[in-house]
Amino acid sequence: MASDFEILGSNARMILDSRGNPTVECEIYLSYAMGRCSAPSGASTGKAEAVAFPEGGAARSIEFFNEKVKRSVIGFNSLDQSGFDNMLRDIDGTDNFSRMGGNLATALSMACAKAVSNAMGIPLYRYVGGMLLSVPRPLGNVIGGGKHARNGTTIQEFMVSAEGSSFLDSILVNSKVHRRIGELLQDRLKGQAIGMGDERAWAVSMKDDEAIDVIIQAAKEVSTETKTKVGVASDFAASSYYKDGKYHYHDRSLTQDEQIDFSISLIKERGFFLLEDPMDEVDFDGFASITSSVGNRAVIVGDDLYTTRSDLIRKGITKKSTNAVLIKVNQVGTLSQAAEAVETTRLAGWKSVISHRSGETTDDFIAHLAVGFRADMIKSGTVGGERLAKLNEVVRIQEDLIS
Ligand code: 2PG
Ligand code: MG
Repeated sequence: MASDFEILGSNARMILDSRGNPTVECEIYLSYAMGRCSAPSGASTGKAEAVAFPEGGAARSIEFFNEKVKRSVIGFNSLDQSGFDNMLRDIDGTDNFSRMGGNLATALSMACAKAVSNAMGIPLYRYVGGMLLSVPRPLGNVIGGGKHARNGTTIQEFMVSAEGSSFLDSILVNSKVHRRIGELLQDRLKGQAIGMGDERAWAVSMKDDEAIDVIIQAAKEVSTETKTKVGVASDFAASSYYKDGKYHYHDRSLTQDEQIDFSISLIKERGFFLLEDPMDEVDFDGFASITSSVGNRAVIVGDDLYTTRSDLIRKGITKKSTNAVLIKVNQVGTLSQAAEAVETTRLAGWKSVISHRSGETTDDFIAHLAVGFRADMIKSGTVGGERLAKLNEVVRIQEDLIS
């Protein structure tokens, strides 16, 4: 007789993400439970991350699933998550999931964990984290551009993070800052159209320096109004505008040294509490210059720098490049590798931030991972259904934990 945790079947289909692009959703079936997961996609992807889809896109991933995966997973013990993930790697046969696609791997890997938690009758966050759980702080994008919006700022994301009395209180304050920025932009741009980027951050044609003034003003006003501390942060996604040795902003170009000075000034002079990817994705030393200059005063996060890979995080630890890591499961393709990345980060005494992608689905697995992994922060926008699917799930989880 099959054990309750033996995999009896699986399924993969194409669905659309928040940008309207095809992505993959998978199911893993056990005797009495099922797990379903869909994978998101990035626009500003790191060079070292898993390939989201093979040549031929999501359709080719589904074909690959039917040809090579569907039969192989039958009979596998779903409790052996890392064994399952290694099996996916072996079936793919490459080191970046370029044959099946990192998104198919992510959806299958997460569906396996969800099936187990459903079979056990416990929430996913508890299966992932056991007794050690914590509620993260929300970090949300409010104004930006880069690869997430045409005509926006050069810098990809300006973000806020409120320190409210509860998670709900914090996301409410973050969304108030988002609204306030919309009003401030309307006043400034006098009738000009105001757009939104992929993550529903405001996107308007303005200099980065102006956007910095706007976010600081909005955060201050909302902080005073709500009597809540609101931190201001940014994801430069600097690789996306680095070319031939310079960082090309819409209105100026900066050398490596100037980019380092600009980053440090945002922290020391403008009060930013967090910077993500301020330098090009291979510039471990440039990152280290910023981190050593700001010390404990700010969180310096590597995203494209590490792409959730433990080997690259270890390199960053040796070089003291950052003091925090962004974690995205589909950058490495499996849950167990993402868990290893979080563990590597924690052992260094660094902070971890569990993140959405710019092209999201309504799947809420990052909410569960943020709590189960005891991440310091969850980065998932401020407004928009697919962003709030995660944030509202953390609200439910917090209620669960204190009841
Ligand atoms: C990032 C992410 C999420 P993308 O750079 O941190 O904001 O963007 O999914 O496009 O890589
Ligand atoms: Mg990033």
